[in-house]
Amino acid sequence: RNRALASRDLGFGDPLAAAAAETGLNASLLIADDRRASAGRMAAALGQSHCVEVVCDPHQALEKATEGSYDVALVSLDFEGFDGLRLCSQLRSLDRTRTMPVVMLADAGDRARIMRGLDLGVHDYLVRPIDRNELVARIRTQVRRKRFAHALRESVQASMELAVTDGLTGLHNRRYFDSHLAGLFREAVLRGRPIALLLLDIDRFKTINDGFGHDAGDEVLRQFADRIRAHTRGIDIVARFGGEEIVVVVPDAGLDGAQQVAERIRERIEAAPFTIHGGTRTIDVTVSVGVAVRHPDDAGPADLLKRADVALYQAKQEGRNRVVA
Ligand code: GH3
Ligand code: MG
Ligand code: MG
Ligand code: MG
Repeated sequence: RNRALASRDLGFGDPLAAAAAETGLNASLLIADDRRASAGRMAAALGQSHCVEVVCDPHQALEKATEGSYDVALVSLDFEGFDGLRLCSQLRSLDRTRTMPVVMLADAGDRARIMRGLDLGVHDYLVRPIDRNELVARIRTQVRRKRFAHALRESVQASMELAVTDGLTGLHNRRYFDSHLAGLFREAVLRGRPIALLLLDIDRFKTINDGFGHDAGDEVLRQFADRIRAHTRGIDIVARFGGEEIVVVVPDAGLDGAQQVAERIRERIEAAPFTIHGGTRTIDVTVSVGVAVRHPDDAGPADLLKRADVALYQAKQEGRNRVVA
């Protein structure tokens, strides 16, 4: 059961299964062919389950293909006075049409050009006279292939996002933080710029868990994260460092700037109570913050982290609900 859950959480499975199982295709197709009778027959056959547009002029076909969003294009290799392979090649290379499958419409004697088309990355071909059932089946395959590739791309993207996101707070997770801090630190050193790190730890969080339950503790953590996110900028990295500790990296900030950010967050946590139990209860929450800024002697980001941790410890020792740099 856990394994099934995990794979769903990673975004695999569901969207892909949906894409694969899709039956009512209703795709949007472009037929570029100046043999009107043949184009008309294809449009009639495909029109039963798809939305079809026919264009006789190859230049207009390219225009339409780049403007619209077709699932598949069927392209004749032989326009009157125009080499259809050129159109295929353009469709394969333009950003707007690169992911759209192209199916060549070729004559039986056109083996060499079919091979060249396939070399260009054209997905499939049909040989005239075109068999209606084969046409319908091959286009269906291309539509499915395209939709599956699209779903796969989206689900890979989603799982990559999940791999660097903390499930409870929606903040970046420790893995993301670790890999990005190193880069930001290196950049600060190279450019001779300051960089600051804030370590924020909720005060007496155990009493919240003990007094109101673990779920209430989770809720407080979520709101804690929301408030920090609201009072930092897009370029700052905000990540869940562990338990009820959140780390904020502030690029380009010196001691004054970093202390200001820390103090602003501390105030915003203290200013209004947190709500738990579906809004029926409120609790006062405070946070202690350790601040560290890059020092020329620092060998790496670990030194920065270490100093922020020491500062945080001191903030706790001195009575909590305060910023120590
Ligand atoms: P201090 O002021 O010294 O920080 O006191 P504290 O009680 O906050 O002490 P500490 O930081 O050591 O305790 C953190 C607690 O946070 C312990 C742990 O059970 C709890 N905790 C860690 N992660 C989670 C979580 O995801 N959800 C909840 N509800 N509690 C968590
Ligand atoms: Mg502690
Ligand atoms: Mg704590
Ligand atoms: Mg802690």
